[in-house]
Amino acid sequence: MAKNELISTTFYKKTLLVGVQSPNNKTDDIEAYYEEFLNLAKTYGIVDYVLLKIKLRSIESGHYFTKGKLAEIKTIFDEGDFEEIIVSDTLSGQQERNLHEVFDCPLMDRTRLILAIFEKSAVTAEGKIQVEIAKLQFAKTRVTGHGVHLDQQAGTVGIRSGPGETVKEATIRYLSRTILTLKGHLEKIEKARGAQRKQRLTQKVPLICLVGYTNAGKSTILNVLTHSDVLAKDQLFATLDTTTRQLFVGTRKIGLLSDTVGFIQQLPHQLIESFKSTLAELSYASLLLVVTDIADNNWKNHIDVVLKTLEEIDVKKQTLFVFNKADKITKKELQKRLAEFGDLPHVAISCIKPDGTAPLKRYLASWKPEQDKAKSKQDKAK
Ligand SMILES: Nc1nc2c(ncn2[C@@H]2O[C@H](COP(=O)(O)OP(=O)(O)OP(=O)(O)O)[C@@H](O)[C@H]2O)c(=O)[nH]1
Ligand SMILES: [Mg+2]
Repeated sequence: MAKNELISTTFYKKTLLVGVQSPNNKTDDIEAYYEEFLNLAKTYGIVDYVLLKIKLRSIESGHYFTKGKLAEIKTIFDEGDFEEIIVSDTLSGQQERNLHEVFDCPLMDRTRLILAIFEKSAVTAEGKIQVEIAKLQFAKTRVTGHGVHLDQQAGTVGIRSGPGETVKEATIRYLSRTILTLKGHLEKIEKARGAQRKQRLTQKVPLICLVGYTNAGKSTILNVLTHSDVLAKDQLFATLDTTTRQLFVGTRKIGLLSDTVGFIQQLPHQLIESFKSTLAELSYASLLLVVTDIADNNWKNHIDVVLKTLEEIDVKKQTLFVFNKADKITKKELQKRLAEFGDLPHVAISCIKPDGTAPLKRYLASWKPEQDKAKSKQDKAK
């Protein structure tokens, strides 16, 4: 691969991971944020790396890093013989290009890294198309510069352009057209799901959806509750596709249980947009199980991210907060964290302890969809 390509596709390169504590960073525990960044890089496939932790008091619009910090990083980069750089924060197109000039090596920011992980994790045709759309949407935001005089008139770059069109305009037009074609394919897949959904709605089967931060244990909970074998891994974004299973507690059928794609802080907007069709499933749910890894020091921030993302996709539903991985902290710490959380309906569970999911099962066994509750109130009043 040419040394000056922007993105690397091989993983055995010596990589400088630059974890940044920037003024935008809202996490309570910066070490947990660095750990999450490292997990992202490992999920992508990075094996040979050094993690550099940097505190930035301000962000420089041109190069993102202030002059002094940039010089420090450059020295470390040159002395360590690194071949690529990944920055934990989101960079603007301009900052990315300027840094690329300084380091002259493949360079990724948070958005590119997450897009690349999604691309790796996509299994189904739907997931693959959704990721492709997100990538093309992102590419549209980056169609400037890159050493090509994009504002010059096109004609020699392989993209057929209209008269007087610049390369930039032609590229954007080409990307838009490809996105439109892919959206057409996606619609066909969605139609099939819509038919299944219609059948479910006419049969009045309640849908319960597992949502939450990536790696919180959503798929594990689905597996435990429905005796399934969905991929559950200590890896970020193991699940991209929705899986739905029948949910029984004891012999009673409660409804259907769906697993969904996990969220993360600074999830690229393009991904939220293109996964909207999968996430649309949430708007048909009667109950959301918001799963949180209560042992993670950034658990509060994770809940905020999930609630904000749900708000962004306009999903407001009856919610039970499910605090998972309770086995990973002491009872005392668990009580402290639950007290900090407050009064909203919640259960604390563990998927690895025998009977560790009992509190959730008990809740579900006595749960009734809100419309049924309203109906039984009316019946009682008669
Ligand atoms: N200690 C402990 N580990 C758990 C528990 N539940 C899940 N895990 C582990 O946490 C990791 C992530 O679990 P998943 O079920 O894949 O998490 P997810 O929320 O589906 O993650 P994504 O699909 O990547 O968003 C796996 O290694 C699980 O074995 C638990 O209660 N306790
Ligand atoms: Mg999962």
